[in-house]
Amino acid sequence: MDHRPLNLPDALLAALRQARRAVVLTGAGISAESGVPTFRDAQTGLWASFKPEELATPDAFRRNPKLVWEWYAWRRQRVGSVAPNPGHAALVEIEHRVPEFTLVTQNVDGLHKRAGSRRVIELHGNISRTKCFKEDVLVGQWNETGEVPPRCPRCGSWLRPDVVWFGETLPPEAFAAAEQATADCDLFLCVGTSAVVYPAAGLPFTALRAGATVVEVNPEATPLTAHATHALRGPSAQVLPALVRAAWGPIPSSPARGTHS
Ligand code: BV8
Repeated sequence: MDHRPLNLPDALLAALRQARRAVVLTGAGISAESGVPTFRDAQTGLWASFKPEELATPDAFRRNPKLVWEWYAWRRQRVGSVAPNPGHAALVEIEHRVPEFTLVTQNVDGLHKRAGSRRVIELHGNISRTKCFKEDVLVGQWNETGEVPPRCPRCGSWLRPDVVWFGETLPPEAFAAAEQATADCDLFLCVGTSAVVYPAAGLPFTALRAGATVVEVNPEATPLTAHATHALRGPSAQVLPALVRAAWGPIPSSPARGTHS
């Protein structure tokens, strides 16, 4: 039975089946169907009057550390109450099928690892980790004195989420690993990102320069769409499972996966 509801060209399916080194770049869109609002989505409740890029900066934290800390606490609670979706699961399946696979995410929600993805590069950090604002080192425990944000047990400075804020550089080793994998890849999937935040948004173009097949999955057009080898218009929790089924047949429900083809 033909599982291809979407128009999935044979050339695309062949590129998936023949891929030896794949890189996937994800953005907030892949977590949307899990119930995590994207950066584009209007914020709700307390945060309705704030644009994310206004809160996700060192200046915003210096101006009002309590406000920014509580925004991340709210996001942590949201992320803690949702689960990965079939889009995340399909990427785990692709990781099992392609010999070399690297998942590069802009998301700080940790849902890829919760879905079972193994080779994940978190370019912008992870909100489940905390670090010292002054010393920039991870902090696992601190005294809950009720002060918001809590203080670093070593230097007494504020604590902050271990994420990359606008105007801050990405962790050099993480970005170098993402760039290296992208320069060597033969297949690059770009899923659920508006492709406007740099340097992450430059990666699909590095893949194009490397001669890779570049596939965009997004219900909307982005600055990448016109350059992509294939642009699949639709929500990732539907498109990615359909893509995997069309390329490799029904997804095995149990972990009894096929070995690398
Ligand atoms: C830096 C962590 C050195 C925190 C984030 C070059 C040109 C212009 C500007 C710059 C440049 N270089 C640097 C800059 C400045 C800046 C930047 O890019 N600004 C943008 C706004 C123009 N970059 C930086 O500051 C970076 N640092 O470069 O340092 C430097 C510094 C200063 C000046 C020069 C150099 C740091 C960037 C990282 C910031 N931290 N996150 C946190 O999460 O709180 S960025 C954050 O926003 C996300 O991580 C992500 O990267 C970005 C949001 O983008 P998306 O994830 O794509 O989400 P978005 O909501 O935008 O779009 C969702 C998409 O999903 C949409 O397309 C939608 O259609 C789609 N979608 C919706 N539903 C679905 C779906 N897709 C599939 N399925 C669905 N169901």
